[in-house]
Amino acid sequence: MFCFQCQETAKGTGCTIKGVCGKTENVANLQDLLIYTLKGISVFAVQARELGIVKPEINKFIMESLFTTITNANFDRSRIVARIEEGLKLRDELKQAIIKAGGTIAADLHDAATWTAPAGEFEQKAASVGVLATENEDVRSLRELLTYGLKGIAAYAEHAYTLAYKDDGIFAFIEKALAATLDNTLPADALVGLVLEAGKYGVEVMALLDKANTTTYGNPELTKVNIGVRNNPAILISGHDLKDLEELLIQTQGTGVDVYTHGEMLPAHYYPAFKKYENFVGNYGNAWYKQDKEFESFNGPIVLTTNCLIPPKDSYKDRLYTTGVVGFEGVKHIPERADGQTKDFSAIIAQAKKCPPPTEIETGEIVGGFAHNQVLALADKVVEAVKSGAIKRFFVMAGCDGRMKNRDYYANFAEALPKDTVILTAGCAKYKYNKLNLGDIGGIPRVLDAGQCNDSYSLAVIALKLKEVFGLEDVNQLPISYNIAWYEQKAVIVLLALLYLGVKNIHLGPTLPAFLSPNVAKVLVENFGIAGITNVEDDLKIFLG
Ligand code: SF4
Ligand code: SF3
Repeated sequence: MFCFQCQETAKGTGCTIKGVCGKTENVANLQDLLIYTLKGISVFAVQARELGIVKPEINKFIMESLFTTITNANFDRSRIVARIEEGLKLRDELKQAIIKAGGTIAADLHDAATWTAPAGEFEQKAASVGVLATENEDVRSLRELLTYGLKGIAAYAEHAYTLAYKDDGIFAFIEKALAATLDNTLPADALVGLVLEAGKYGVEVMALLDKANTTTYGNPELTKVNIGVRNNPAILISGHDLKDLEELLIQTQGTGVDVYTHGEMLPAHYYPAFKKYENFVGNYGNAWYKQDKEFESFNGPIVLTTNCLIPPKDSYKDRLYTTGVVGFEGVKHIPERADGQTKDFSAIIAQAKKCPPPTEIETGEIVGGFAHNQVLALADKVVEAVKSGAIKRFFVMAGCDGRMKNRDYYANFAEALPKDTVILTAGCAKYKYNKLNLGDIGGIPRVLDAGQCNDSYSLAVIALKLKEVFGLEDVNQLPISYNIAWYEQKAVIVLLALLYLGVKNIHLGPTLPAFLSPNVAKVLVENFGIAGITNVEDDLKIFLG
């Protein structure tokens, strides 16, 4: 195996024996083969589109499969194998549709578009199609950067899709870009172009998801979220899927079972639509990597709707459920919605009733809900505070949290920031500083949480609005600095989206991606001023100039 798609990759270079995330060698290889299969399907999808053939089942399959391979989503070998089998089938159906429409199948198609094998030979095939199959390190770097951006796009597209929002332009781009990663004649410049174009679609997909979420559940609003517990049996829901949460809340009404959020589900509390559920108690715990302790002390069943799942401990494995693209061998899975129906959470609810209430690990509350609508509602106050000098600078500290010790930097950085600065956050990165009680500036909290990682879109909307209000030419003239923490591939698309919007001088940590070759990193440094982090003291000097 060779995987270097996340920030915690072994030795900062690549996982080669087993993933630091717990992904086994055969699952890693099979995920590579699934991506390879998607690239082959995409070759035909691009040709089919030229003939006016667009197959919704192909779009959906590619989207879900990309999401399946995101870090900490699916560790279940059999699910990946089944996807590859389905992919080969869909690829051939698409090829037949092209022939039927009068298209000619090229004689020199890439192996990705022609290979086939029984499931028993997948692992053997997988060994030759991974990341290292691209020998030139710069081309490899660009292809992987693009692919990881596409995984992020696919994840957000899937959430929007679940709420019946889709955009065919996004699917067409995913297919075009996947097919391009097979093209050995494509110059590096063209690949760089596709990486930047991915940023454009990153903005579009986050805007689409924002529309899906806010139209369905209302605009997030200033909310205090309880972090303590009540004395009822309860279910913990994690991941990013709001539709799963909604259906769980509906199905738990009147059962005596409470519902708590974990990790990236925390921002669900900010949406008006979920406030009517009296059993929606609060948020339990912190970011994903603490689940091994927090799932244990929660005592009740836990449902993972998306990443991040870590390999479960025996102490709670029988209380754990996956759904959607998430999977882990030996963990119960809630099947997809049958047409027009809801998911069936009855098994989880029945198990919850037999479990003791959660053990309290914290008390108090945290404040959030500062997505674009809420912040713009406070715009006058914010603009006034900037004009009067009460707020000197904003720090966008969006992205991910993670298990490595060097992420303490972000807690220390947040604490060391001068009192006249405000943190704008989104994603699970917030857990490093959302309980620090950093105070407020004239009633404006010093940590403004917009929501999940995809709600980084809100931070961009806010920045663009401030640019307009202050009559500036360029978003980089605003008193906003970017100190972003990344872990998985959704953070990659958030970064590419910010670059597309013209944001310069983003600091990215705790380490730069292993998949950036020195030359590709140089392109990002020279064109966008991307930099890493050093230590709090020196970085503060740079940021505060
Ligand atoms: Fe390693 Fe990250 Fe890949 Fe897991 S996802 S195998 S930790 S690089
Ligand atoms: Fe977190 Fe996995 Fe990235 Fe959505 S839940 S931000 S790491």
